[in-house]
Amino acid sequence: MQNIFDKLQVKIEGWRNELVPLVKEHGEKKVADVTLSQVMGGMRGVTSLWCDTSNVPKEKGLIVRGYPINDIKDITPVQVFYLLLTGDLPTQEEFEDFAMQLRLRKFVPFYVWEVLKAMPKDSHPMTMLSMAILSMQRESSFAQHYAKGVPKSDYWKYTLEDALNIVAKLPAICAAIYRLRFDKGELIQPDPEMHLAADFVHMLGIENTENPEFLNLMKLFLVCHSDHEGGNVSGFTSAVVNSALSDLYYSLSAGFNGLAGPLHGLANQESLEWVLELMAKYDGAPTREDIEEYVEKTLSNGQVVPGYGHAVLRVVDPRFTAFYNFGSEKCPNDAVFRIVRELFDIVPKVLSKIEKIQNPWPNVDAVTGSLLYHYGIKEFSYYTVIFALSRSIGLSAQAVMNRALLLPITRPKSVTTEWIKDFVAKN
Ligand code: HAX
Repeated sequence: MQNIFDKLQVKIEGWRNELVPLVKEHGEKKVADVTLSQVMGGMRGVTSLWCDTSNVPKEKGLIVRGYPINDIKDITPVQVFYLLLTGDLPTQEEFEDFAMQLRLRKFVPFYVWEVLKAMPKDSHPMTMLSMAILSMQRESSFAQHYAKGVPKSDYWKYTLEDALNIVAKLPAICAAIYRLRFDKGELIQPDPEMHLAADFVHMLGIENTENPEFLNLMKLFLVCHSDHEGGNVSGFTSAVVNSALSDLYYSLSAGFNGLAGPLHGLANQESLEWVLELMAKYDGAPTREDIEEYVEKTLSNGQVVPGYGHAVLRVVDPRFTAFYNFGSEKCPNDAVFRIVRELFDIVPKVLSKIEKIQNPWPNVDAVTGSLLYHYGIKEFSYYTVIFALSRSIGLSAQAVMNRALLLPITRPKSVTTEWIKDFVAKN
């Protein structure tokens, strides 16, 4: 049996042999035309990035290393990490070795707790997470080996070291953020024997610790949010920073600062807040007409309906479906989840009537908050931290791949208004 380093050594050689000659031979072929609207429109739809860990076809949604997300939703976060890194689901032996690598690395340097405890009491949990990761940058294997002058072809090994170290430590850090930020008492130490999701649930220390359904929700959450190809804000940001050979501590922290935005990872927090406001407004039991009125009011106020729409998808997000089915099975009568179900029936009909909206369907953030709430995590501002814990897996795997395939620094070209005026005059 090969450990993860040996396995990737072989895999990477194969990937390099496959991709490098292809690009060398066909490098001048055109893959996209870029319009002025795309230049000014966040590069939406411009094919200009490579990412093999996952892809998101607009009519299908998330596909992880060739597996549609709903085909692998019941694997564990450790398995999905292995899959994202290598392209293979681990054999039992590979799983055990890989899980052990993570278990051995799970203890967090003491100074991280000092940093977190020194932060203002009202810091956003995502700010705390970003700071905690940055504070550990001094541990970076990549930065230390780069300083010694290791060959470029080996950069991936030290990026992988960093990836394993960070992903292994994040459950304890994320759980500590929950306990510190929301006054939940003493921090709970990691259990050396537990795998990632179970240990995270254990360290959160909420009432549901013993509830197997809550653990299953967490596993589903950590698997479904783990990756979403290369162009989303957190993925792209993290990869751009990493392309400057800033190590994974710098680049993950940067990616998470993007995840913290309301149009990206904060949407699950905003979506639940919006649903609870709706319920409060109509004494807990809004009628269908009340819900329609509330959606219309949100739109006429110039706000977005959180949890609906997507920059890439043009169908219901299959991750939404996974959580929707989970809720329909486990807590169909939960008051908040029932509203989420009604909204799924109503909102797409309303949004479809607005021409500019490209996708009226729900994304994953339309439902996850209601389930976390049902199982007792009532602190909305914490939700994006759980998203980040999951996304650390995909962003780390992407960084290992990018260093393995020797990608250069990312540097697109910008243009000025003068350039645009000149371009328009000539065309
Ligand atoms: N409610 C109201 N208006 C919406 C909308 C929604 N849910 N979705 C899109 N629109 C509007 C846009 O704001 C945009 O309006 P302007 O031209 O006036 O700015 C217009 O419709 C066209 O948007 P689009 O092309 O359909 O979508 P974008 O690629 O511009 O934006 C977003 C995609 C996800 C940012 C958008 O749909 C949105 O703001 N949704 C609500 C927030 C949300 O759920 N975000 C989470 C997305 C998933 C994710 O990344 N999770 O981490």
